Amino acid sequence: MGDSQVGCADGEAIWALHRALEDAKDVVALTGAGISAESGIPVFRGPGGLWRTYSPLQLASPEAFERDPRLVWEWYDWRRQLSRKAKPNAGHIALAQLERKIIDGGARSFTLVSQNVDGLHDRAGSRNVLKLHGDLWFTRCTACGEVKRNDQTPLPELPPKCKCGGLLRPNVVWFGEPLPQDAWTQAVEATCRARVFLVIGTSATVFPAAGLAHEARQAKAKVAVINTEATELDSTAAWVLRGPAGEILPRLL
Ligand code: BV8
Ligand code: ZN
Repeated sequence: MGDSQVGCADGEAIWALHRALEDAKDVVALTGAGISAESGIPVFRGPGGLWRTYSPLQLASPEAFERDPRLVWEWYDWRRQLSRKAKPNAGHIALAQLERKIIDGGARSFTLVSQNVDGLHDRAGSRNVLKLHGDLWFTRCTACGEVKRNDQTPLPELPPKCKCGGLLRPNVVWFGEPLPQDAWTQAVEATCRARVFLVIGTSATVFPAAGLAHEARQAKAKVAVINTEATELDSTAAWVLRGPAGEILPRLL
């Protein structure tokens, strides 16, 4: 271990990170599927990550959609229904409160960068969520390109069609697809400014999103990893808080 403080979310590490968050001018939080786990939404990797017999890697790709749009939409429709029933948990809510606390403190910034597409950060009250991998609640037409909000759960027909007759796809980023330029640029800019960079509920295995944590460290930010399991960022993090985000994040406020 480097000089990380591995606290099983012990008071000392929590207190040190709380103080750092009080002092830092610019803060970034990068979240992954783990922050929605306590809301009942399965994570991508590990035991709960399967849907029927498929792993997300087999379904979250343009090739899978090309091959079987109906199957891919069945997966997304299932996730939309799950996300609709899910409620933001204490971890989502704590991040929204931390954003307000930092921004209302004046002349400081808090940027929430999420890999999640479930919409729970928005529902928790986070005001500026950079969605690196898109949003389940929007469709994009493969013919005319129209992007539209769609809250129907379940969807009345699978795969859904555009009024132009084109096939609709979920407006999310699949493997092999580029991230939305605007969100990515803002995420990189915020990361380069960050003095504290929180990495919450992500296995840090999907790039380029996971690369932000490395960028932050290079830019001399102090990185804090909040996760129920070990990640490859732990060895170079300033703090490693082992435990559920829903329990740890409220203690940082
Ligand atoms: C791209 C959206 C290029 C859809 C997803 C190097 C550089 C660039 C690219 C690559 C590269 N190496 C490889 C690549 C290709 C690829 C990639 O990274 N592959 C991986 C598998 C190696 N990357 C891409 O394809 C990206 N595109 O690079 O394009 C390009 C450029 C120009 C032009 C053309 C192309 C696109 C990647 C985006 C893929 N889309 N999702 C959808 O959601 O359906 S990725 C998917 O994984 C989700 O977004 C998810 O968020 C993300 C990361 O997973 P995690 O969130 O970390 O979830 P995971 O289950 O892994 O981990 C959960 C963690 O939570 C665990 O650590 C667990 O311990 C913890 N946890 C659990 N419970 C709790 C908890 N923690 C706290 N509290 C709890 N209660
Ligand atoms: Zn269309």
